[in-house]
Amino acid sequence: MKRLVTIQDISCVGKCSLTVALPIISSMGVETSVIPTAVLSTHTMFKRFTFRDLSSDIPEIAKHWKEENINFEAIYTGYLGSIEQIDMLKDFFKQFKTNDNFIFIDPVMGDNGKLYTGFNQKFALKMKDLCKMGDVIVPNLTEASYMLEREYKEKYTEEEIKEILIKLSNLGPKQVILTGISFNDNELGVMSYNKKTNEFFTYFKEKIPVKYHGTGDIFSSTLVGAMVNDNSLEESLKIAVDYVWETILDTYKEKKEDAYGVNFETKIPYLISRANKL
Ligand code: PXL
Repeated sequence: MKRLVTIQDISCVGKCSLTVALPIISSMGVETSVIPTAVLSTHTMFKRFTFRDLSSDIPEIAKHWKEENINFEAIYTGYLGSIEQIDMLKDFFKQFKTNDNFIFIDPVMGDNGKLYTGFNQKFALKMKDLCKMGDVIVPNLTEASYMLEREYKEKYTEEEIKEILIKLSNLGPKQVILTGISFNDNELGVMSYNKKTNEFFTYFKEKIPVKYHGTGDIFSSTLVGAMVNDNSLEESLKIAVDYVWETILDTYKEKKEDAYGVNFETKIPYLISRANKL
């Protein structure tokens, strides 16, 4: 069985990061090892959340895994608990990157033009540094703006998006995927850039007029799971966008926007039928 490791927080309530990565990637038939970066009572959109930083465990976990000769088809990082963790992850990448696996970085830091509580520009530049080691990076437009120190806008032209993708790929990653792309009021999707082939790819779905929390993590988890299962990047992007869209639609039928995230669970049978190579 293929195995990946995902390195992100446990938000005990609020359906994001590890509590979505584990069920989604597992349901895609990929063993999901984890390193929790922090434990929070809820994600940071709730007020008065608790926060325990687990940075100091990371080097010890890595050391033990090296002794056991454990390896991974992919290393997938998400929300990090401290700026110090970034150097630890660089070290982790050096130890666990091989010729056959890939590093997938979701530089989780913000959305809708703003950084999440706890992050600042200094963190964004450090995250940019980490992205240099990634094979695949998946920022949204807010994260891309902070990393490139570029003004965030509500609307972008296709040329501007292409320029951002190329700038990000110049950092090093072979594949850059920008999420939350929209060139008109009816569609929302992603655009990717492959540095080697110099090709762009877009995939859009009909826009559902609501925003829920945690959908970025659902997208990244599905994408990395599909890639580990040897789907092409384009096919993996379609699977991930379609699954996120299904979860949003299912949730939209039931409730308005809130912090509790989407009904990704009820759509797991859809994901399995779509994504598992049986
Ligand atoms: O979904 C991204 C995310 C992950 N983890 C924590 C968060 C957020 C977004 O707010 O607060 C703790």
